[in-house]
Amino acid sequence: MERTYLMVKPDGVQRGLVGEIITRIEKKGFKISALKMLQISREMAEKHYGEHVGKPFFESLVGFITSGPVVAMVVEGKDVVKAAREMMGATDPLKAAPGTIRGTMGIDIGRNVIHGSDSKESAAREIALFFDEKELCDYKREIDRWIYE
Ligand code: DAT
Ligand code: MG
Repeated sequence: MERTYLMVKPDGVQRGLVGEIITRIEKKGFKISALKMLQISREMAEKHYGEHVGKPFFESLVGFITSGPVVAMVVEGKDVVKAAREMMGATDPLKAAPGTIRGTMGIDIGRNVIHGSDSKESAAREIALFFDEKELCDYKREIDRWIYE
């Protein structure tokens, strides 16, 4: 089954939004394969956001993402990369559709609460950056037959 990398950013942790975000993922039916809290180093942040090196917001982005603990997770399910991006909403929370995580929980683009991989290739790269293979739990859920037909 497809996997994605999702991360509650430091603002989401500080604001106590971890539970609500995980609840949305669980309610949707997606399966959490790995979950941990960590504080990202500058080195990891530069790797994670490598595609944004040189952009005007890069320094503030790295400063922000390393400013406090994040909650990192691997989430599994049908078409989960795209579906999770839709659940998150647009990058700018003021432009994100109402009802999405960013649309419901944020205002500024630099405080947009959650990260999610933008493609299957990014997902594989980001999962490998934040998790060891042995941290991923491969387990069956009885409830899956009530989620998938
Ligand atoms: P996303 O997080 O939706 O994948 P992205 O990969 O384009 O968006 O950018 C990574 C993060 O960088 C984003 O979550 C917030 C920040 N960011 C993006 N564009 C920005 C901008 N124009 N000004 C300030 N911060 C920005
Ligand atoms: Mg991105």
